[in-house]
Amino acid sequence: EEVEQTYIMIKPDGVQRGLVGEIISRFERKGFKLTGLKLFQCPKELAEEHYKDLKSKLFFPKLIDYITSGPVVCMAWEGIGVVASARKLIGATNPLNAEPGTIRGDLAVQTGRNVVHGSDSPDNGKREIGLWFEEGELCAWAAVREPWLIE
Ligand code: DAT
Ligand code: MG
Repeated sequence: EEVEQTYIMIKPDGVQRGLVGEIISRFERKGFKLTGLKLFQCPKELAEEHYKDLKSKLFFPKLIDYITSGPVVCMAWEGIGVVASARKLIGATNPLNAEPGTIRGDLAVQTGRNVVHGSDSPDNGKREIGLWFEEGELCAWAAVREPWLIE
């Protein structure tokens, strides 16, 4: 039961479709702690760095166009097991395979418009938060609800 950090991002379709509040509330209600939040127009170079492991894929140029097509909402979330738990809340990469109750399962239909990103490991959580946030943009704070969430 390790305290971890994950990078969650609402992609341009989520912002355009007015799903920002809906998506943030799912992580908030679960009991994770928000430690960074901003609306941001992503430059191409940053999108390419973020998705560098997919550089060889045929869909890479389309993915970069999509992520840079409008503002995204960048978030850092903290909590016990937050990396894997956030991936479960988000659901499968292809929204048609994502379970009902997940963000992609409830709110999306296509892989190329799957509304949200979540880090796939604690190491990538740290890497991606470092990539998308300046140190002064992150906030360490004590949540008063914590004793009611963690025994
Ligand atoms: P995830 O976002 O679930 O971690 P991933 O890391 O494998 O999935 O891929 C990153 C993003 O790239 C994904 O959210 C959408 C896009 N993508 C992945 N596979 C794709 C495919 N086969 N066709 C088009 N886009 C794809
Ligand atoms: Mg991924």
